[in-house]
Amino acid sequence: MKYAILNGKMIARSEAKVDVEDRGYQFGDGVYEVIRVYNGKMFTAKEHLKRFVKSSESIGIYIPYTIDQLTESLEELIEQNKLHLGTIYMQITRGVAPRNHAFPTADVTPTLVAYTKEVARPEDSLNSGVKTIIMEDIRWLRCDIKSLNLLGNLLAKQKAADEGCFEAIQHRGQDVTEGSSSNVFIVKNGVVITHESNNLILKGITKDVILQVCTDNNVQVEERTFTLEELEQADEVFLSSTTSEVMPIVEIDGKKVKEGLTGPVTRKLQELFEREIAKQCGNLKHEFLL
Ligand code: DCS
Repeated sequence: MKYAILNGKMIARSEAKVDVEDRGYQFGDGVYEVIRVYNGKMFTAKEHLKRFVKSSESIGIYIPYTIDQLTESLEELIEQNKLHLGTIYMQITRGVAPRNHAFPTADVTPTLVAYTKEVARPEDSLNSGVKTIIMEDIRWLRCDIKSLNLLGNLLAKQKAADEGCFEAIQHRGQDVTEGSSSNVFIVKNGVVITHESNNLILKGITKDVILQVCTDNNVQVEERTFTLEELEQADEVFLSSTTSEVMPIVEIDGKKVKEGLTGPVTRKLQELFEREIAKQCGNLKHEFLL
């Protein structure tokens, strides 16, 4: 993609460079967001930008723009890059300063960058579902911050990839937390169950859309911790994220979930989720569910 935004300026993507002493590069001292673009329009932009501000402020980085200003410049970026279907990646770091663990005392300008990528919808996986593994959650205790520090997540995702799987479902003791880059849901007797949004997981924007469509359509939901045993005995399991949407999980650690097919509640939620996309971004060309 041709253009990127670096500290408020639209520049050629190839010119978007940061200093080796940027604290994001050295410490992962920053936060990020990934926003989905359908039909050239951002989906749930406000929710993502609000979370961006919240994550950022929770580590004492103050974004020198309002949400409206950020929205406007991201819309400009989509237009310049002629992005139709893809994602916007944005991150802010504490900025450039001589390396020292403690925050710089001098006034340092945070480094804010945004660029786009063309990303297709994962239609095949949305239809037939994905395989997963189970793994101990070794991450820190502030998973609610969308931090650039993703080593725990990366190690989990790589283990899944090594085993030919799409995602690692993480757990702390007996409790299931979330995927390495997704939230995890189970369905039992028609009830949709997912971990409460506390410090142990990221409060997914997709998760919140799903919970809302459940409430609006009389699908019973429970936001609470569930155990590995409940995961094993679930009727249906699925995960959610900005790029994966409502993704059926059909295998866990080599064992099929039910018959290894996408369940009826998951299908229904996929349909309802597509309707939410259509409301904000217009109809999707390929109606893979029909
Ligand atoms: N949990 C974790 C740890 C995540 O990294 C993500 C998204 C989610 C849950 C789901 O959140 P959203 O529904 O808001 O996307 N991870 C982003 C990422 O790193 N790439 O794409 C999505």
